[in-house]
Order: sequence, then structure tokens, then C-alpha cells
Amino acid sequence: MDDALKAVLVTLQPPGLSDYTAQSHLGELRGLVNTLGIVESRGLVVKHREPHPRLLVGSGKAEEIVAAALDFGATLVIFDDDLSPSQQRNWEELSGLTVIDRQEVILEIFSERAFTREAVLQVGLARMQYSLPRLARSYTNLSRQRGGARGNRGGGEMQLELDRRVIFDKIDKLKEELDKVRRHRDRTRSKREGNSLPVVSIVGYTNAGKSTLLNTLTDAGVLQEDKLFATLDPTTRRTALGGGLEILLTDTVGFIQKLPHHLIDAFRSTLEEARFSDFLVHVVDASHQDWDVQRLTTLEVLTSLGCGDKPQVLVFNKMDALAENEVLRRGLELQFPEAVFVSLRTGDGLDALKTKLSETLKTLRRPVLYRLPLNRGDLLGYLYKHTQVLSEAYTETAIDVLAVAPPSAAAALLEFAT
Ligand SMILES: Nc1nc2c(ncn2[C@@H]2O[C@H](COP(=O)(O)OP(=O)(O)OP(=O)(O)O)[C@@H](O)[C@H]2O)c(=O)[nH]1
Ligand SMILES: [Mg+2]
Repeated sequence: MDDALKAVLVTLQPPGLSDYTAQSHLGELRGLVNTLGIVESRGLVVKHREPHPRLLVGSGKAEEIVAAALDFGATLVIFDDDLSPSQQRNWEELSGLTVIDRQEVILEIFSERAFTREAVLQVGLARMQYSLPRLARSYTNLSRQRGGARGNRGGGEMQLELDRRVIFDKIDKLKEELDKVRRHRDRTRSKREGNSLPVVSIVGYTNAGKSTLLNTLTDAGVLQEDKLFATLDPTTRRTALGGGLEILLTDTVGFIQKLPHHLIDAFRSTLEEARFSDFLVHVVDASHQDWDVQRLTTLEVLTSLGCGDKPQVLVFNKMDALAENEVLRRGLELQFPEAVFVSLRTGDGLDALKTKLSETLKTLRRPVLYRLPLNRGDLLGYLYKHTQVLSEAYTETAIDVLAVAPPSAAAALLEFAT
């Protein structure tokens, strides 16, 4: 349906940014744009010294970009760098084309992928916050060109008519509704914690193989495909690691460089699932040429979400694609002696991964002896509710309880741990 759409993709190369990095930014933008079904695109790397306030690039460069777009027959110009609302307006006036930035592309992808109520609300909120300062521009040009995105039907017309105040009201309503949905999820989560099974979250760059891992270890049947942001909603499944160990495994939205901050804000609670886990499984696509940038980006986003010090199991996936590349494989193994190397496609390394997960769990969930004052029956109740109690003994001065606690309970009981 979108085959007819042609786009020119523009990335800026300031001094100091290598040709390689500029090309890889362009490549990633192309991947994002392809995900939207726009297959015909031409990339331009524009060298520039400093940002120009009016058009981001100087007017000479801008003319060149417009000429290239017209020559290619493009109706869309897509910048990898953020455009301010006024720059975007200036660009559309100058070129007569639809001009958008990477943020809007990602927002559009998220809109298409949002299925659950929470995801739809979160994307809606991020979109409104993004478009609020851009009202003077005919909103959702991109959606309209593409025939309207799911979950955003009639958005363009509606936006144009609404004034800012009405949008503010809508934002408030969306937030309220989101709060409700989230409270429900918090309750589900505390129920999960109540049964005290360890929780493990799968994190990583988009397309690394997170959903494939969840599907391989459980029968979740989550959509896994070669597209960016295939998954937006957390899915949790119970799985056995062998030796009587069971965990709850959660797969969630992937990370990417320059994730729009409106989306981070809107998806904070989804992204924060990781915070409630015992540990993280960080999946890296070893076959991607930029695996290390992707690994570091994931670490940065985790830090910004307050999960920087969560214990992590590093998993290099897609090792089948490196079968011929002995040097890279050995290099990775030397650089990351603690990591596990797998191919979820062939099943190679899966047993080692399960062993690693069990070991990690055993070190993190060691039984702890809690010494409670005799008059603190309430704490004993708490222990029975939130931890796995192994034994209980009354002494002259205290109640000694041996228990295995999930992280939240362990934190709450810290002062009684011996
Ligand atoms: N060659 C190869 N491809 C794999 C392997 N594991 C997963 N893939 C492919 O990688 C693509 C992405 O996998 P997903 O599991 O959807 O990735 P994800 O991390 O969940 O991605 P998002 O949900 O988009 O963030 C799919 O096309 C998988 O078939 C592997 O071991 N080898
Ligand atoms: Mg996924």
C-alpha cells in the first residue's frame, strides 16, 4: 500500500563524526523507515559544521537536499536528527514536501504496533506531546500520506481543529486513563511478587532476539520478526530452568539510539518492568556490525531508568551468523568471559544459557536468616506472604526465620537480616 512512497533520508555529519558512524546512522534510519513499509529511499549524508537555526543546515545545503528529493521523485524528506517545530515548518514551506524527523518515524512505528490499551494510551500521549508545539503545521502529514495509521484514525483532521487547550485536556484525560491501567498492572505485579517466584526481564536493543528467547524458553508465542519494535507490550511467562528452579520471564520493548524522550516518558512504566526483576538478561545481536554501540545504548537507557546496577546476564545471540568469522567470535569470548553465546535459531548454547540463569539465580536468591523481635508477629506474617520460608524457630529472645526473599521483600527486611 505504501510502495509508491519515496523518501530521501538525511543524516548530518558534524566534524569528528566518522564516515562509518554517519553511514550506520543512515542505515538504522533506513531500517526504521522500511519498518513503515516505505521501501524506496535514498540516503544523503550532509557534512555540516554547526546547526543553523532556520533549517538546521545552511540554505545552500538545504537547496541541494530539495533538488535531490525532487530528482528522486520523493514526497518525503526524513531527517535522522531532531527538527524543532519551526525548522520543520520552514522545511515544509521551502520544499513543498512532507518533512519529518526520526522521532516522528519512531512514533509512527509505535502507533502501528500498539495493541493493548496501555500501549495505545502511551503512544497517544507521546504523540500529542510531540505534536503540541507543531500545531501550526498540518499534523500527521506522514499518517495521511500513508493512508492513516492504526489507532490514529482521523487524527490529522481532528488535530487541526482542536486548539491547544483542548489538547491539554486530552493529555490530562489520557494520563488519568493510563494511571488506571497502570494501577491494574501494579496489582498484577504485586500478585506475582506475592507468589515469590523470581522475576527475570529480557532487555536489549530492538531486533536482538528478545522475543525469540522468551518463545524458546517458554510457549509464549510472542510475535518475533525481523522488524524494529516488533514488541511493545511486556509479556510474562513462567518457565522451569531444571533442578526445580522456576522463574517468571518477561519480554518487553526494545531500545534504540535516540529514543524520543516523549516515548521514554510515556513508556516509562513499561520500560521500568526491568526494575522489578531479580536480574536482567541482556540480549545482544552479535551479528550486527554495530553490536557494541547497541550494547552500550542499552546500558545507557537502563541507567536512565534506574536499572543500571541490576545484575545482568549478557547473552550474545545470532552466533550462527558468525560461524565463518572465527576472529570475531574468539574476540567476543575473550572480551566477555562471563557472557553466554547462543544461536536461538539453531539452539546452540541454550543449555549453557539455562545453566547460567540457574547459577545466577542461586547466587542472588540465597536463603537468609531473619531474626525478628518476639513481639513482631506482623513481620512473620509478612515473611510468609512475601518470601519462601524454609524454617522457623523460636529462641528466648527472637524468632529466627530462614527464608528466600525476592528483591523487594529483601529490601524491606534488610534490617532484620543476619
Ligand atoms: N540468524 C539468527 N536470527 C535470529 C536469531 N534469533 C532471532 N533471530 C531473528 O532476529 C529477528 C528479531 O527477533 P525478535 O525476537 O523479534 O527480536 P526482539 O529483540 O524481540 O525485537 P523487538 O521486539 O523488535 O525489539 C527475527 O527475525 C528472528 O528470527 C538467531 O539466533 N540467529
Ligand atoms: Mg520483541
